[in-house]
Amino acid sequence: LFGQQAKPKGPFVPKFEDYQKVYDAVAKRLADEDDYDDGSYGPVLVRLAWHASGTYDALTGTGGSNGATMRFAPEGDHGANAGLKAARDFLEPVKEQFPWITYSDLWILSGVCAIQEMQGPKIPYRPGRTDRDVSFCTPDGRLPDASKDRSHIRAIFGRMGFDDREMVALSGAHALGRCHTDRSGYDGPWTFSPTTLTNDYFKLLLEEKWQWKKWNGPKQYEDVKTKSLMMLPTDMEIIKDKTFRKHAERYAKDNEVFFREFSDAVAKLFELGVPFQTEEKWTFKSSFD
Ligand code: ZEM
Repeated sequence: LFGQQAKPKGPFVPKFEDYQKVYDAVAKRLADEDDYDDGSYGPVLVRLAWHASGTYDALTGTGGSNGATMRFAPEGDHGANAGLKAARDFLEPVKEQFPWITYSDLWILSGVCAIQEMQGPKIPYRPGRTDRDVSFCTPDGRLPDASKDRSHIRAIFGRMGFDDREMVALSGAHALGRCHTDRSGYDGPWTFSPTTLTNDYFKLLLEEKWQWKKWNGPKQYEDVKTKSLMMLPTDMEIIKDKTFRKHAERYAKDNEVFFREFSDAVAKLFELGVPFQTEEKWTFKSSFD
């Protein structure tokens, strides 16, 4: 009788192997669900992780990826977050399979997974984010406005604690994905390979000729040669500003340098405002390792 009693069971404390299983599940869904956009949910997952993190304000310590407050209407409905429901919905089956992971850790883990699965650099990761209620939603206006200039870029990313070099490195994420007229109003991809992370964004910015696109939509650039690529006004600031341009040139010249500095800047972005309990960071195995 004694032997039949349930063993006292402590709370489930997930370890690296458990998070790697979540990574593997996201990677498998990315491979399976190839009917979306340019053939991958990868770019929109990266945008979800970035918009969860990019609300951070260093002065007040508010915002950032801790909380996953974009689940709630005020923040989810901010103009900048248009279209990110596709990414959140994509992750629901993974959340159901691994109910122990918080949304806030899952969104960032998925951003890491998407970058690695799209052949980008390894992004060190650690868990520790908790989900918080609607009262932690950040005010509208914390994410960058693509119609603005270098002073806006510096104000927005400076508020998060980034310097010029990191701002340019992070911008390289626009090698991925595209703009959608029904989300931001802008249209088109930045590169010819929007589901593979490379330094092509910097190469194209510097090597192609760009002109204003003639259309009824918001002001954006198109490449003169093919008219199939786009740049936002903020993207063009990256080569118009002398200091930004210096870094863009370094990244255009050397993909390894871009990968190293992109990985550092993204890892920092994804941890803004999170009160971690552990120092140790993990590197997930990619599906093709
Ligand atoms: Zn983006 N971004 N971004 N970005 N972004 C879009 C799409 C994507 C800006 C911006 O206004 C826009 C960073 C910085 C900045 C990604 C990652 C990162 C879109 C198009 C706009 C308008 C949205 C749409 O219509 O679907 C501005 C102004 C930025 C700084 C000045 C940083 C930093 C990023 C990550 C580190 C990604 C991956 C996309 C593509 C999303 C998709 O669905 O394909």
